[in-house]
Amino acid sequence: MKGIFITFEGPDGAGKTTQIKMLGLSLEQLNKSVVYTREPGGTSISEEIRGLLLDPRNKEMVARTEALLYAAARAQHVEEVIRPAIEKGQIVLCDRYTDSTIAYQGFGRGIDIGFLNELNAMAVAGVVPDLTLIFDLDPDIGIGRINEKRIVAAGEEKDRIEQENMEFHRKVRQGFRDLALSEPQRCKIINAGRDPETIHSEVVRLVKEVLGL
Ligand code: T5A
Repeated sequence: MKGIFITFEGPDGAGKTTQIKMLGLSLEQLNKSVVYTREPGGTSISEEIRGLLLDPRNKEMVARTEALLYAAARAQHVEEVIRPAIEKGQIVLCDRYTDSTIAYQGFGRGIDIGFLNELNAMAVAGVVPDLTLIFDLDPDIGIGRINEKRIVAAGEEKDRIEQENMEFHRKVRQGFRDLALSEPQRCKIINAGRDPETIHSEVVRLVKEVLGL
């Protein structure tokens, strides 16, 4: 039996990780086999690439290097984790995927979207999400949440992307909104400004539809 592949997208601090955990618990209570993973990351090679991408000391990184590194991490992640899990019939919950490349490197950095679509296609080699949940949130609120999270984590520094200016984060948000409009069948937009339980109920409803439950 083929599994299901669900991706979680949205601007920084939109609450994706929180919702993935909540959804995973609900699915496990239904005796589903769930795989939790994230991008950039998910394999040891991809986690090393993540380190390079998010290290705030790598200020000289140019946009093309950034785009190629995200794609490289993705190619490895697809073959080592995502494709095998889908083939085993598992439910894969992935924190970010191809749409983040379009929103951040395309809308945010200004790299040609057509080129990024081709790069994504090469990286994923046919592994496309069955459902993409786009958590939409004003970046002022999202970055505010990140600032708070870092304070709680004893002054931990924000990563290289989180440190971008608000204009960048606004373009990223617009990118996700445009993506949701252009692929309404796959992408469902969720108002991420509400309390976690309310958002979770909507997530469960959308996921159950895809699972045919
Ligand atoms: N990127 C990634 C690219 O540029 N291109 C790409 O192709 C890819 C794949 C990854 C960075 O890389 C970029 C995007 C990112 O900038 P990351 O650390 O994985 O870095 O970043 P995020 O995925 O954005 O993770 P965050 O932790 O920053 O955000 P989340 O997961 O959306 O949010 P979450 O759940 O951790 O919540 C953040 C805080 O808000 C609270 C939580 O308790 C937490 O403190 N919170 C809420 N508060 C109020 N109401 C709610 N509903 C809340 N939900 C959570």
